[in-house]
Amino acid sequence: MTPQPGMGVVVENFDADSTEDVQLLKKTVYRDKIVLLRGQDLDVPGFLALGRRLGTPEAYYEPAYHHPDHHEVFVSANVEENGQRIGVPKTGRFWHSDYQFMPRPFDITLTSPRVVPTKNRGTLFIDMAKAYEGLSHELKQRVEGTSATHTVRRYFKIRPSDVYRPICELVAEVDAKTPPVTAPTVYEHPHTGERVLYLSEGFTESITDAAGQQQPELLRELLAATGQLDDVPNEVPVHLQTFEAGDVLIWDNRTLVHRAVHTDTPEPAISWRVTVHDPAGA
Ligand code: 7UC
Ligand code: FE
Repeated sequence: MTPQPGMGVVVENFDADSTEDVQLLKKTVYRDKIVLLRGQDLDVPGFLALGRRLGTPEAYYEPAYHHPDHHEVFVSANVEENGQRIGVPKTGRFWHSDYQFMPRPFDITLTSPRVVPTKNRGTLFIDMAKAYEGLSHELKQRVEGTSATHTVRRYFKIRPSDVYRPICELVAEVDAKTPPVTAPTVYEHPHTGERVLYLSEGFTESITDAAGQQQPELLRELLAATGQLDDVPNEVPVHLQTFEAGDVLIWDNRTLVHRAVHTDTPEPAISWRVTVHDPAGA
């Protein structure tokens, strides 16, 4: 297990069939937040099986993302296979935590890059427990007792079947299917006990104080202080995680926010994802 500069560890000889390795992996995910398993080269069932060993997989709610043979596997791909579109291109190109807009977010995310472009590759991460710790005393006081409301509305992807539909109808449909969810802005992580600032530029639409007043300036200041606004210089370190095809990248989805880097060239990119609930958690 080799620590990486910035964040996370790299593991060279992980054995997905070893109970000891899997137990150690789970501990390491919560301790180091990011684990890169080198050269696993799993097939779809093998990748899904590894997810099952870390928790209970949940399929993404939009079927367009599903792998055709295994609906729990989410496919991000910018290419067609045999003239057929599989998965969705350019997913997660904004700061977010997976399923932050759902009542029950995922504890752990696993990704398996299959085809990796040569340029503009990787995933960016910010540790929101460290970011909370680093807030000014004043900001910590202002955030106390507030709640944050999250929605997928701004990043819901138009599907081929949505062409010629009015945007208002689509937005109403998104709100009916995935109503905004409200949660404490700072929460205690069930595994690490750390206090985590739980918000993102992509999904958090508002912060409300204990008196029920919306605090748009507080949200903006927190996004700026945690390095999530492109027009404000970063105050916290952003970690760029790179990987090769066949690696498996695993992270603590309740502590980190992430943002995918996508190529603007026509280079192909394909990755699989499995997201799990950890029953040992909350
Ligand atoms: O296509 C995407 O960027 C998917 C995004 C809206 N949701 C990913 C997730 O798990 O929350
Ligand atoms: Fe994501």
